[in-house]
Amino acid sequence: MSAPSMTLFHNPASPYVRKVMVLLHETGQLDRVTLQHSQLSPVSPVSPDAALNQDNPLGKIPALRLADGNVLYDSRVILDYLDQQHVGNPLIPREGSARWRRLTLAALADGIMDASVTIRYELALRAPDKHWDQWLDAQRDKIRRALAVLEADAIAELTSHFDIAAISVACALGYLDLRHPDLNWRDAHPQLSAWYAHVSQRPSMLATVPKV
Ligand SMILES: N[C@@H](CCC(=O)N[C@@H](CS)C(=O)NCC(=O)O)C(=O)O
Repeated sequence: MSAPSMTLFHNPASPYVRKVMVLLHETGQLDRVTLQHSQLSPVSPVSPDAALNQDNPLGKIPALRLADGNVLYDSRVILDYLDQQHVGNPLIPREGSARWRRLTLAALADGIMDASVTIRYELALRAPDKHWDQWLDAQRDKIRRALAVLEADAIAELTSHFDIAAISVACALGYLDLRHPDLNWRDAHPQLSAWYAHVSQRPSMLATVPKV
């Protein structure tokens, strides 16, 4: 086994980091990466991490420092890079309509993460008397609409391959369970729930269950 050549800024609660970790597992590249944990746990917009800021001026994880010192961010760029670094079947289709469809499903899942993480910041970091309920509800509506589309239109596609789309949706659902169990997302989405129960048993998912 060769020494790790890349450094991943990591936190075990981040759904964006989890996507990268799942892809590393699925493509057999785990031993290429050293994990660098933030001094601050978790990293947040109001607790910047100086070391991270030097590598990613946006102060967000994941960021991936390559052997040559170049740094990649955000998670979509990192996933694309890592998917071009292994010899197995690509997890991001290289071309054609499948590429745009799978990347769009992945973007939908990222949007669920974005809304979920921003709700989390509002609730965990702002004083309760400053919470903006209308804005929180609008974020929850984004999540609900996205889940409804996945349930109605995407189950067969998610089931067909555990690729960029499926990894992203699975990590988004895992984050809902971690931070927003009150949304009870399974109630209105039985097919998505069954699919998620199945893919949650993959070694890559079991090894990356979020921790706080
Ligand atoms: N679009 C980015 C989002 C990354 C992101 O927001 N990560 C969170 C942790 S879950 C973060 O670093 N937050 C710190 C901040 O927003 O300053 C990606 O896909 O990598």
